[in-house]
Amino acid sequence: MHIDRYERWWIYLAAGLLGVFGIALAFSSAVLGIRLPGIEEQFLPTAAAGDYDVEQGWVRELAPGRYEVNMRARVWSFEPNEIRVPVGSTVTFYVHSDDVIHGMKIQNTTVSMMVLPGEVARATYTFTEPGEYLFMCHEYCGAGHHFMSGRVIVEAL
Ligand SMILES: [Cu+2]
Repeated sequence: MHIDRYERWWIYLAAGLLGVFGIALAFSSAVLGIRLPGIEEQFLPTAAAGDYDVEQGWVRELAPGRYEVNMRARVWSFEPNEIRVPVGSTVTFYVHSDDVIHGMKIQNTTVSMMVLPGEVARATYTFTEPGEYLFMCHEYCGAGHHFMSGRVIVEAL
């Protein structure tokens, strides 16, 4: 089959670019440890793999530097809406909704979850920099949606 010279160059160029993008993707994921924001797991309460509580929100220290947050999302607040942990802490968030679909995104982290009623969303993040991390609902959930926020305060040691 005859392939025109210019067409062949474009085929080589396109294949080469695909290779470059593939290498960049593998490098950023394997070497730099870059992850896309998102959710680790979403499960039904009946098949719960983690510890959570539908009745109230809480923060609990499992071990030094290791925390677990049980978070309730509902119109239009998060409970708890202020979480204090020391810098370097690894925090696992279990978030569930009492009513409608909510979102939970923590600024400047990889935590960004859809919170569906009847399910529990889980995400873990290690806070290596002290400061205030705003979190908010990113799924429109009604008239007070824009009030639905909170903060993780990462305290310097
Ligand atoms: Cu909302």
